[in-house]
Parts: sequence; structure tokens; C-alpha cells
Amino acid sequence: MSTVQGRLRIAVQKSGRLAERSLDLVRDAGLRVVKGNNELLYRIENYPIDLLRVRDDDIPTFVADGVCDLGIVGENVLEEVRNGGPNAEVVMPLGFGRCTLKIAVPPTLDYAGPQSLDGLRIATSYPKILRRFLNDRDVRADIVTMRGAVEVAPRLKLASAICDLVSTGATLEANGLMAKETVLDSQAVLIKSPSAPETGLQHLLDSIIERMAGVVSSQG
Ligand code: PRT
Ligand code: ZN
Repeated sequence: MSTVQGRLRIAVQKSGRLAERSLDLVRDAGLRVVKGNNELLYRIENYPIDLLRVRDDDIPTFVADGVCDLGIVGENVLEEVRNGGPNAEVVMPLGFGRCTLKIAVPPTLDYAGPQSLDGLRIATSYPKILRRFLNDRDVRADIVTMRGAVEVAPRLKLASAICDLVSTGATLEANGLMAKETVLDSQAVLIKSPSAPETGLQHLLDSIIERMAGVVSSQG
């Protein structure tokens, strides 16, 4: 009699700012990554684990739905896709991918606090997080959602202010914008599904989390 052994799935960003560090973490945790003939799926050769390589925006939902058991994603993305249903659980911060979601304005705008945004239009890729921030401060503003190039919105008169991720600040500076409010501090986090893994894989899942925690704490 033979039983088909299930496999754990870890969702990582396919390409982009978190991709390399995510793979490093997986490797440092002792998982030997082998590239298959499928770019979407890498296999782990020493454990029954697959890496699903996707857009970062899809990671929270895959993990929340139990399509993947673990995932590595920025807190900014996790917050933005959070909804009323079962959500992925944050296991631990990973210490990389640090950035801050900030509201920035051109110097021509007389800024004296969030109330200065009342009645204005703000461009962002994070409309839900921004709406929450504004609501909490009783600020009524229009939000225009842009997938990218948010920093050019004021120059194109698409918006009076922006809400975007900042790491070095070079992009804001190059576009003559000044950061005024911190909306969210973010870094990459390990997330875990609220659904149990396939039969027989709980122990492996726990040990992978434990090894990753060891790697992260050794990196200080
Ligand atoms: O294709 P996919 O959807 O997977 O990737 P993506 O294009 O949505 O994301 P990607 O790869 O750009 O970023 C992945 C994650 O990295 C983000 O969700 C954040 O959690 C994190 N991160 C860290 C950043 C930055 N730093 C960052 N600086 N994400 C974006 N930026 C951008 C920012 O939007 C702005 O355009 O970099 C610019 C600002 O950088 P500075 O250094 O000029 O301030
Ligand atoms: Zn994305």
C-alpha cells in the first residue's frame, strides 16, 4: 500500500524587491531550492515543499485561502488586501524590505497637518490604507488609485498630494516632493495560513518556521 505524500507550499515574490531576500531566507533555513522547468514553481529537493513564485499582491490571498501554507510579503501589501474574511496570520517580521508609506506634498502646498488635505485629491497605490488613515483623522479627501509612477501625479496635476512607499527618499526628492505624514512603517513578514496544512505536514511546517526564526534572529 502506498500513500501519496502531500507537499507544503510557500509563496514568494517572483521578481522584485523582495524576491532575492526571500529566496535567501528559504535557503538559509536549510531548504535546497531547485528550479524546475516551470518558472512559477521551484521545488525543494530535501523536503516535500514547493515554492510558488507569484506577484506579491497575490501572496496574502493565497495564504489566507490555504492555497499556500506560508508566504513572504510586505506588511504594506498585507494591510492593503486585508478584508473581512479569514486572513493570513503574521508569524514574524523578517528584517528586510523596510520602507515607510508616507504622504508627501509639493512645496507649493501650504501644509499644516492632515486637515490641510481636506477636499484635495491624493494619488496612491494603497487606497484602503490611506482611506483608513484619513478617516481616523476626519479628513475628507478624494483618492485616485495609481498602479505605479505615483510620484509624478502632482506634476501632471492628477493629484495635489501623494501617498507612496519611501525607502531612501531619492524618488521624493527627484520629484520635488516633501514627506509630511507617516501612514505605515513596513517590512517583509512571514505569514501563515489559518487553515491546517495537508495531513502529516504540520510538524514540517512548524520546523520550517522555527528554522526561519533562527535565521532571522541570527541576523539581528
Ligand atoms: O511584480 P510585483 O507586484 O510582485 O512587485 P511590485 O512592483 O508590486 O513590488 P516591488 O518589487 O517594487 O516591491 C515589493 C515590496 O518591497 C513592496 O511591497 C514593499 O514592501 C517593499 N519595498 C521596500 C518597496 C520599497 N522599499 C520602495 N522603495 N517597494 C517600493 N518602493 C518604491 C516606491 O514605491 C517608490 O517608487 O521605490 C520608490 C521609492 O524609493 P526611494 O528609495 O527613492 O525612496
Ligand atoms: Zn505588487
